[in-house]
Amino acid sequence: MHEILRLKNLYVPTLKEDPADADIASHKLLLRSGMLRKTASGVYTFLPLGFRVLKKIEAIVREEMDATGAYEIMMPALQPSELWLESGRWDDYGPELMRLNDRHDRGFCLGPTHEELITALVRDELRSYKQLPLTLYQIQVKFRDEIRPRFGLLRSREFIRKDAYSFHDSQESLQETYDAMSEAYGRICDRCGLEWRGVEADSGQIGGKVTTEFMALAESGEAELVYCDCGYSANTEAGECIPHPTTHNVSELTKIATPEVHTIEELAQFLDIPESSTVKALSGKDAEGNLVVLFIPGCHELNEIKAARAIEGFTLLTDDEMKAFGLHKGSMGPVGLPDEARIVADSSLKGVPQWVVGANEEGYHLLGAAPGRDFTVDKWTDLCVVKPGDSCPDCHCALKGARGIEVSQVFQLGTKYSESMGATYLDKDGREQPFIMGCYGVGVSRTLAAIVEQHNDEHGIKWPLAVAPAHVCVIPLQVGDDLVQPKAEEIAQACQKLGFEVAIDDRDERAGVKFADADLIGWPLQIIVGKRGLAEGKVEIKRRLTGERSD
Ligand code: 9G3
Repeated sequence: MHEILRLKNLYVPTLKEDPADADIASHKLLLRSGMLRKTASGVYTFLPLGFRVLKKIEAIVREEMDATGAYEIMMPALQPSELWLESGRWDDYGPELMRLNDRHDRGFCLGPTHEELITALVRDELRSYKQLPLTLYQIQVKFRDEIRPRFGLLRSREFIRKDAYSFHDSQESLQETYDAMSEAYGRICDRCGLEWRGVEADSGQIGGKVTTEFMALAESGEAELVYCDCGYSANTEAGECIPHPTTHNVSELTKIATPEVHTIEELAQFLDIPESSTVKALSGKDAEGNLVVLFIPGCHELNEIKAARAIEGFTLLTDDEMKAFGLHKGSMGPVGLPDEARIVADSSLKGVPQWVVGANEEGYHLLGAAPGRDFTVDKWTDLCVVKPGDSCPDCHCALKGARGIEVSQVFQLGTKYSESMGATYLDKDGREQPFIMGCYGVGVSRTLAAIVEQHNDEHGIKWPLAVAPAHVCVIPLQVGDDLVQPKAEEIAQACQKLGFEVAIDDRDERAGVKFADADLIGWPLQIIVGKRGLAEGKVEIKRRLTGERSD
């Protein structure tokens, strides 16, 4: 049975006003409801009520992880630099990795993630294919020295994450665990009361290709996603882009003066055509320093991750480099480029017979530039950032847009860490093979903030029952009263016996203060015990989620 929470002696310093530096609803409400306090920039203390919610989320995560057959361990937050040097990541990351030296001047970091440690853990002692697959997880504090910590728990420098790592002897086995983890992650989101979507994502620097992000939908979220009613969804950083460029038909190649035109917006306005009828040029270089000019529909933005995937070592040119190649920023085009330039264009432009482009001459543009006739495209590929209105890659309907908070992510890592760190097992034929790995993360403190982001109103938090700091708060309106006080106590104990988690607001405060705090804290049920009601044998029950009241 749970102890009754007594507010008088519980540390719940609620605030009437929004703290000045709190930027979004969850940050404000967690501070105002006395659940969270800032210790340093991006570093927070969980107060008793906030910590209870955190532990409930952790319990849900543990249940779902254990149900997949994963086993819990606990690795240290303090990690030796040697392991990061082995994987090559000591040098890949800059100041975001929190580094320190011990008294013997040995290098360490405060762990941002644990791929290195887990790979080192199994490499000497997990030897046989017979022991595979294996999945281990932990719930641990992590560190990342964010440039600009903000949004409270959503972008903090110290955060709590569940991270799991799996080891396999085949791609099929990895896929099986990856699918099981993905399902568990969906259930975790559901049980936490989140409205969420699993989206196609980019694996960034971590390595591997297949990855899904679980996004809690929220306007305040930093991630942009596109989705379709057919079930498709993607992070705009990663999603395939099928834009709809239009053609501005001028059959002859025609040079026109475009004074003062430097941007696509200005060009479209000057010609009185939609931006989708213009073609945007971006100059870059490949790994060998060769000039590459990219062309995309004027209505879209370049996705640099896609460019780097299409062109080995691709980086955009600086203004000085452009000058050195003799290029004119703001009026670049495919006709009359230096001979050595490679032309790479977005696949959607294949369907545009006449391009509106820069003339490679300050103050001039070309109309009717025809690929095949006036210039040659060396490579067609997907280059743009997808946006709402583009076609769904699965069903070709128009995609819709939303914003989200990335609460969790699953990755197929492959052999990046096992190969670089020499983690091998012996297969059926006694041959050494690198482990095939997966890794899976749930942002626990982030999930807490995402729940508040989705469940609040102008009065405060509205906790879903499964993660609320307690289910019921009994509110005696006159604490010293001979009838009210014992009745409130009796009701609290009765609720407790029924299996509810119960709080009692035994503070000597005005009714108005207690009501406001109860709504702010967000107990799902309030039981209000007052002199007047008791005289008629009544108490009032208020449901926070619906605002419904009954006697
Ligand atoms: C670093 C720093 C920042 C980082 C990483 C390493 C992100 C890093 C990716 C992951 C991926 C997965 C295990 C659980 C699931 C997620 N930012 N990532 O590896 F050194 Cl400073 O953390 N890790």
